[in-house]
Amino acid sequence: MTDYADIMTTLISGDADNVCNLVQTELDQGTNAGDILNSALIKGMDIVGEKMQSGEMFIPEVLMSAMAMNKAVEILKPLLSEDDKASAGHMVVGTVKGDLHDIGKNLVSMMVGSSGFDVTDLGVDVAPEAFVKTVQEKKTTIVALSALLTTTMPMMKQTIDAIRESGAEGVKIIVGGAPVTQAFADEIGADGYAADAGSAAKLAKSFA
Ligand code: B12
Repeated sequence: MTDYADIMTTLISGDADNVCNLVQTELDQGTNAGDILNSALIKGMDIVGEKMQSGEMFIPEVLMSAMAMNKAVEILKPLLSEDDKASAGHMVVGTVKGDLHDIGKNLVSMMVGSSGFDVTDLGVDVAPEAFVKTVQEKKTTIVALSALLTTTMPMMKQTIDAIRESGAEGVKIIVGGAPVTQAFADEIGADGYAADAGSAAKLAKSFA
C-alpha cells in the first residue's frame, strides 16, 4: 500500500501537470482510481485546507491546488466506480441577492467540491427563491450562503427563512464572507459559520 506522498506534495504545490503525470503513472501500475481519489487527492486537499486555515498557504496557492485537483479528477472520472462516485452529499452555494462578490464563494465551492461533495454553484446575486428551487430539485444536504457587503447580510436571513418556510428537511445552512461572524450566524438561525474555505470544507464534512 502506497502513501501517495508524491501526489499529495505535488498537489499541495499546485503543479497540475505533475499531479496528472503521477496519477497516470499510478493508474498504469494498476492502482485503483477510487483509492487515488480518496487516499491521495482528497487527503491532499484536506491538508491544503488546514494550511489555508493556519495561514501557511495564501489564496493564489490554494487556487492552484484546487485547479490541479480538478484536472486530476478529470482523468479519474471515467474510471471511478459508482461507489467511488457516491458523494458526501449535495451542496448548493451562491452569493446572496444584491451582492456580486464571488472570489471567496468560488473558493468555498472548490474546496467543498474537492472534499467529496457534489456542488451546484448558482453564482452571484442569487434570490432566495433560486436557492429554494435548487434545494427542492436536488437532494441538497447543505446550503452555503456568501455575502461580502454589510448591506446584503440581511438577505442571508431572508434566504434562510425562505428555505425553512419551504419545508425543506435535513438541510444544513452555512454562512460566510468577510463581514459575517459566528454571532451573526447564530442570530439569523444558520447551522454553521466558517471563516475561510478550508474551514468551510471541514464544516460541511462535519454535517455529512
Ligand atoms: C474584489 C472586491 C470587489 C470586486 C468583486 C469582484 C468579484 N468577482 O468578486 C468588485 C470590484 C466587483 C467589487 C464591487 C463592490 N464592492 Co467590493 N470588494 C472587493 C474586495 C477588495 C475583495 C473581496 C475578496 O474577493 N476577498 C478575497 C476572498 C477570498 O475573501 P472572502 O470573500 O472574504 O472569502 C473568504 C471567507 O470570507 C470565506 N467565505 C466567503 N464566502 C463564504 C461562504 C460560506 C458559506 C463560508 C462558510 C465561508 C465563506 O471563505 C473565503 C475564502 O477563504 C473587498 C475588500 C476586502 N478586503 O474584503 C471589497 C469590499 C467587500 N467591497 C466593498 C464595496 C463597498 C463594494 C461596492 C459597493 C463598491 C461600489 N461602491 O460600487 C461594490 C458592490 C457590488 C455588489 N453589488 O456586490 C466593501 C464592503 C463594505 C461593507 N462593509 O459592506 C469592501 C469591504 C471594500 C471596503 N473596504 O470598502 N468589490
